[in-house]
Amino acid sequence: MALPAGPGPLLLLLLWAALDAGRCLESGMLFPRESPSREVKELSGLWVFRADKSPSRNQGFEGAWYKKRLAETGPVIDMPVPASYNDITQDATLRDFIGWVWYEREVVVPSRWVADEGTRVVLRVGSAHYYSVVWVNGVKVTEHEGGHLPFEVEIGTFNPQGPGCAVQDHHRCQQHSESALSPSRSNPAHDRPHQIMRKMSFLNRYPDGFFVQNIYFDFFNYAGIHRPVLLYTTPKAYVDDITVVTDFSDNTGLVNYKVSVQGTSSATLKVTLIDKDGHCVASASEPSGLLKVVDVKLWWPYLMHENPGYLYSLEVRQHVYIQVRLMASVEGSTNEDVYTLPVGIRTVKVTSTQFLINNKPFYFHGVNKHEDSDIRGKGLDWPLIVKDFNLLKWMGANSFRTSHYPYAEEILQMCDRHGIVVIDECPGSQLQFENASLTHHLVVMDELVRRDKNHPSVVMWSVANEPAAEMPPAEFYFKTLITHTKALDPTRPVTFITDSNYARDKGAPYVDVICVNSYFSWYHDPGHLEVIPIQLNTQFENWYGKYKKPIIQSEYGADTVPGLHSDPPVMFTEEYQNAVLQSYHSVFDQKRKQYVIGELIWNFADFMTAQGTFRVVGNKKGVFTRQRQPKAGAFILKERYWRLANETGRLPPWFKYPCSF
Ligand code: GCB
Repeated sequence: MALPAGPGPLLLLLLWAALDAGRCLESGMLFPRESPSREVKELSGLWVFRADKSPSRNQGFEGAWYKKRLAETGPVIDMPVPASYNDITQDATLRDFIGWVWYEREVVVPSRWVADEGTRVVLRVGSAHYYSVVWVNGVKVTEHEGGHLPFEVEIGTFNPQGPGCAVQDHHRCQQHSESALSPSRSNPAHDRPHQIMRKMSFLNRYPDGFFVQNIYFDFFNYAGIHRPVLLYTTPKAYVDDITVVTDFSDNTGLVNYKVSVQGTSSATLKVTLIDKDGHCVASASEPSGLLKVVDVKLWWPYLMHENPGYLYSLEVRQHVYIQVRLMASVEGSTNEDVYTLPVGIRTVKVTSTQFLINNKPFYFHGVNKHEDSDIRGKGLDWPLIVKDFNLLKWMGANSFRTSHYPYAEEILQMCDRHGIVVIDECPGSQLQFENASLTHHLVVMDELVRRDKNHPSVVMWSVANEPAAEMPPAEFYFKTLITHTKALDPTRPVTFITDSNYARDKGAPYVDVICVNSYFSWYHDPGHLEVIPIQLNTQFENWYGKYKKPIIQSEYGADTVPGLHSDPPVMFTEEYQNAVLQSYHSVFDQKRKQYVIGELIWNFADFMTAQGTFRVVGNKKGVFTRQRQPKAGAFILKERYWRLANETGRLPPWFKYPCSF
């Protein structure tokens, strides 16, 4: 539906034009929330599960497993959702499984959802890794490629049998190569699990049918239904999407909004901005416009203000008057949809030496993370999420980067509320460059921006991590990708993450901020702590000298086995990790007075990787263990981050000392 342009300022109209022009996706992806007009039914819990371990991995399709109950096709097991399936059993072949796995869940649908013709029922999957096909009552309803991002489908019309409808979610965790016996098939698209290498059994080296998956990224390729699966309802005429862009002038907050509606061409709207005390501070009735907030309370990052993460609520009420013909008479009823979006009012700007939030310099002192933990793998887990936020606040971290893929929306909502600033990364670590890869990469950026555009905590997009950006196609690839991202969202800066190889700079001319990963005295000159000052200094001077853009040290660190000690320090001991951190910090302290705008430790916590000679049960560069216990490095960072926060001079006195969380 084409919405009339609102009375907003020129910048806003350009943004929406750009949004419309740049956007390939047809519908919105608002986070499902309950409201007077919407119900949500979460399908977390135990699902029925079966891995297709047939040699072709295709038995499930050939035998049409989706047409019957999964238990009737063969042996099934319980599988928790959300969770990765890999670490749930004692079966190593399931842990390392490549192929299709099938999930099934029987759902009792409230009869009013079925009886009421004015209700839409939507099935939403928060994330299923890697490729999903979904059937409802044996009817295929959707497919989606890629983990880490949600997809949804309206299923009302696929529900002819009413209550008791069976939802089968069958998802393929990894791409299965059809080019059997060919080891040369390369990654056809961005974030597709890379090569499948079928190894021949000649010379008695491999058993029959043996194949492996070659991945180039450094984290375990967990698979399964990683985030909640929901059924939710909306009226047939519904609020499909909302876009907000915020600004302020003196004491007045400015909220440019655009609402898009589906299912009617005659809706009337009521848009209300409500403060934390429940007072209406601005309202409008157009599908797009500008709300002005007197005495605005801005959204501030954690440790930059005594009241960080202030959120207003934007309530959108949409009414449609529906006429129903009943025999001889005509009756009318009102269809109302209500959706409430949390809104933080803040600005983000980048100069050649600074990152500004609300026009004040912001220094990123934070971490890189992974969605990773014992047993559940990448499955969303509230106790873990809350523990991690308590640890972030304990150590005085004001930010993190979603290395190396978008994290759950539930995590971003926590960031909005606690004022933790986010660099939001698209899946795409260690990219190779091919046309198919670029096409898919653009779609994934569309999906990412569509999902996360309204989070005040998200201050920058990261389009890739450590691409092989010295290769000839890289310049065209990055120019296209970054230009596309800026058209999708002209309000946020864009970065790509490079490593310390200066030749890999083909994306640098197009980004706003340069992010550099380096591991001096670890991968380079291992054991030689004395190289860090000169090499780090040279790194910064080279990048800034050439591009005159602010720089974030987006990764640095050292693997550390907790409890291993040595003085003088040797690699893998807690003392060595401390020494690496302190050596990097002294260079940061010189350069942050010039153009270095942040430092993000690699990594917040130890995490699982594929097995290899470089990894001892995973990557151990965490300052916390995988079970979230601090190594000595966590205390070094805590001292430093609180000191950096206190230097801003914007904290109230009671913030001067680390609080307990
Ligand atoms: C990197 C990668 C990250 C790895 C890390 C390491 O540069 O971006 O994914 O885990 O180095 O520890 O090797």
